[in-house]
Amino acid sequence: MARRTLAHYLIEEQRNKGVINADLRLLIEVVSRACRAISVAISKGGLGGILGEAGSDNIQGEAQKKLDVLSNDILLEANEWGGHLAAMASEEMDLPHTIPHRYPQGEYLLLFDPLDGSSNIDVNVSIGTIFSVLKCPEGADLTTPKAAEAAFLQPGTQQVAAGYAVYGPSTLLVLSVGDGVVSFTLDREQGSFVQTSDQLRIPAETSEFSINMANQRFWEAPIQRYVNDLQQGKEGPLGKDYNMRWVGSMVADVHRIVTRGGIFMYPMDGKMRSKGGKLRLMYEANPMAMIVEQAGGAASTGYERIMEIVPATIHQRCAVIMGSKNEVDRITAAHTAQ
Ligand code: P6P
Repeated sequence: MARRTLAHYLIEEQRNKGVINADLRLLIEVVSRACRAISVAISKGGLGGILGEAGSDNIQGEAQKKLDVLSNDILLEANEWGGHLAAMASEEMDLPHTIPHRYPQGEYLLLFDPLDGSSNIDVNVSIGTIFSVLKCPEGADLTTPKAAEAAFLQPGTQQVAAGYAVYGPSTLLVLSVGDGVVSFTLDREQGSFVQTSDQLRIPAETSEFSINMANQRFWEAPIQRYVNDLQQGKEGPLGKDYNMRWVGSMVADVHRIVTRGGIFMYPMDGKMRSKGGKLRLMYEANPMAMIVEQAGGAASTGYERIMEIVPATIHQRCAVIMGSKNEVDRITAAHTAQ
């Protein structure tokens, strides 16, 4: 396959297919350059003096790592001057970041988890950046960060683009602008992302599941039954043996599923119910759901399609079950049958 750079792919999506416009193309290119900068910072590891705690907590009440804060700052600084954005929201910021008056405002809203899986940073395990793009509603009140929050409260079906960077043995950017899912590998010598896959497709069937088994006693009955069936393997009702993978970094686990199939579950559990779940809807579940669905998979809470949830707050959480369609369908059937 003749290798295209990300810029070339985006130009073709804009010019030949009309799938995106110039501002959205600029937004995605700017985000990719920020991910490149984050990749450079991460790859320094202990040599960069940027591992460990930042000494502050985020709105989730989680201790921030220095790289969480640095990644967030890189994405803010990269995006605020370009004129393509109306505002940004991040896992690391209580309220949205509105565009300073000295810069022109654009028509898009960018949401991101700047560094997902950051508990893995200090042990050198793959982590990632997740981002989601919405259009800013006409007439939205962006006069203050608090007022701007309302503009973001759109269901995931409204996303015009979504993607993630995974900082692993290589740095990949996986992207959907609503025209399927393609992946790019960072060529560190050229400094650009080069396309290294055609359309990624998630097989409908799988023999690999991904869940944190330590939470088993907190799961609801349908997940208890389903995981028990998985563990019974060939002798059980599913009639085949399954393997398990749990990296503890959503980007790494979901990327494996986008690449070779599987079922990723962070279901509702008794421990997290009061918070609404573990994973965040707007900048983790929704962008990953767009990628998974665009690759032919499915993404559900067990009771409803993730991308149809109408958010009440930017940082709200939800249960996440996504991946190979036939397995997701099996799980949702178990939830609705109970
Ligand atoms: P647990 C990372 O902190 C994260 O938000 C996701 O990336 C990951 O899938 C999940 O939490 C891991 O949670 O409970 O297994 O540590």
